[in-house]
Amino acid sequence: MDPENAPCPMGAESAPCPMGAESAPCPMGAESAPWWTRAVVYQVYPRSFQDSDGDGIGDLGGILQRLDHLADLGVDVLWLSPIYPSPQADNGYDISDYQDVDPLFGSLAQLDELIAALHRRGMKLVMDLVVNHTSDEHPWFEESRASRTSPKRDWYWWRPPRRGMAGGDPGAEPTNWQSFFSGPMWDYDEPSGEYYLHLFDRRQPDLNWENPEVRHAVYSMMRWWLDRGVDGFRMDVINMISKDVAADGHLHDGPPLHGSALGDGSASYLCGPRIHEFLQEMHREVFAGRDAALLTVGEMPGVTVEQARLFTDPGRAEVDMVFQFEHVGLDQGSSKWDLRPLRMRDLKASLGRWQAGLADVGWNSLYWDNHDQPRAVSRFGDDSPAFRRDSATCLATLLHLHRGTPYVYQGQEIGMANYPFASVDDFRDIESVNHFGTAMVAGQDPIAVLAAMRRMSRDNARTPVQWDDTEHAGFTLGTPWLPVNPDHGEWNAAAQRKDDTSVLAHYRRLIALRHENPVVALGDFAMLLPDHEHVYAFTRTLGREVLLVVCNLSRTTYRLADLLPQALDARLVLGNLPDEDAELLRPWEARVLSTWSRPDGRARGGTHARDRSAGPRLRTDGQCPAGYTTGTGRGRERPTGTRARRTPCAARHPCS
Ligand code: TEU
Repeated sequence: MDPENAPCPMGAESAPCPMGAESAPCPMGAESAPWWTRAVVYQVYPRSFQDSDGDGIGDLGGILQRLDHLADLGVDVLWLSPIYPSPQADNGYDISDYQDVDPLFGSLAQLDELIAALHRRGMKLVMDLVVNHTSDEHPWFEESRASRTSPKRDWYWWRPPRRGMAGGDPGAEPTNWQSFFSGPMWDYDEPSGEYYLHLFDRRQPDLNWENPEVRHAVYSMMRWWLDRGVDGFRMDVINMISKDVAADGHLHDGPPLHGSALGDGSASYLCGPRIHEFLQEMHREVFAGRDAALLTVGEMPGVTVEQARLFTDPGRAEVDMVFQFEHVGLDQGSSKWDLRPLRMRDLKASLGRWQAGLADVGWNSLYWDNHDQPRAVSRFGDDSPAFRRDSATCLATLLHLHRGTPYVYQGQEIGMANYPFASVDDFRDIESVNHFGTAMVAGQDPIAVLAAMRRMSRDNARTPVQWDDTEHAGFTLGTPWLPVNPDHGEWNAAAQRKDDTSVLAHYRRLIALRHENPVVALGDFAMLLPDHEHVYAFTRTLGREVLLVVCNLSRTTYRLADLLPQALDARLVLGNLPDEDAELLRPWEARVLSTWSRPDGRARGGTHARDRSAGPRLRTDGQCPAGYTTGTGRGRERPTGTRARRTPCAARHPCS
């Protein structure tokens, strides 16, 4: 066999070790790689996805109506933000009953229908697990609050006022910790004369995971959902469940926060002393024996690469992956409202560090958007009319070609952007509303505060999904709980479904590429041009196939020869712009290029050879992997709308 012409990769479905006998041992071998390394997750925020009963709030009936959209996109997993009974103080992240569905969203029967419908389509359902805290209307808390001697008193964190102070007085809180939603993390309960802890809103009291009764009640609830057919959990602020409490129950104050009478208690509740013990116990009690089919992702604000290596090391049986927050904090100063310009080299340094840090152990999750982040196309992209489509597809290409599991947030796949909030009355999000109130008390300039909220408020992510150009974008026949973005006339799914140049079409292609090309799922990551202020470039290597990914995150045009001459010799696998001039990298252009390394690792046929005959092999279904065709020679012609340059693949059977 002439190693020169013995290219190897096979379609994702074959999964035997992609390198023939003569090549290096497999990195997280394709055959041993868990299913979720090739999966793409789609997040639904039920309030804003699709309303089916005209009350202006999305629901399970609406999700069932829109499953074709998800199947058409090609996603593998649906992550459902909370639909449990809740007073909706934090839109469901304040749960009053873990084992039912809020009538606002539908019924348990409808949820069973959704699970069955997803499974019939080969898709999975991941539920949101919110167990750092409950609602203050959960029977557990109501019983705990009832009296100091309540059998459930120790299910939550109760403490007397600070020594020498009277309950309710400013500063009498047991610790000086500032809540994520502004104000103190403690609320005084007059009848019992004690304070209870809430890292978020006062209507979200924290559970005391030091108490084994609490832990086992949670594990039993999780098993109940898995027995019902649920395929895993996204675990809300799960790295906050272990608090650093002294043997005598003392909790320590945190360092004072600038411009606040309160302090930063994060050292006492982020990745606390028993966090690994609790997650390993949870794995034993809930997932053991069924984890191969499941997906677990821990949301972990403040988690570091080193900690994530421990949390996601399969040998430690904790979680499959984590949501880290480093890259979504790079445009912020002392708080999310203290805006700073994003520097590209900081973004590369951060994402590059996570790629390298979890290369040999663990696994990354990949996201720009979710229900807590403003829309990425407005924040990291360019949502001007001229560049919105290109920057949305450029950002998507950059993210989806990294090593890890990509998460698509509802509306991201059609390029939804931030909402033009006019006044503070337009906001609904508890974090934003609380922030405005606190900022006014602190005498801040309302115009400046409103400007920051316009850019960073979570409500930007929560406007209804834009299905079509009708009055309420096809989201509801009633009055939406949050107005639809006025740009929905142009930016909606219906307009993009048949448009092969659309953001939606590009997401379809990205997801297909991950499914069909193991390099995308498992290839080693290597950053290029770390200091370039606009161009983000890297390679993914698996065996001898190398993907070179080049993304221009600016309005400046660059000559590729000046930046990455090797790109000129590579084959275009997928691009977000018309394939017109291979020499130029246009504003917001992204290209996924394929090059083959020779057994000695050097680029094939010297740097300038363009070997047409050595494309990837046919898939077992006889089709070419995404972006390839059995065409011969330099395929410039392509059916209208497709942006992938057609490259021949060799019509031979998998490598011997
Ligand atoms: O978010 C945790 C979290 O870190 C966010 O509060 C984040 O700091 C903030 O939103 C950034 O603006 C999780 C859920 O995703 C969020 O929706 C909930 O509000 C929160 O926990 C409490 O459950």
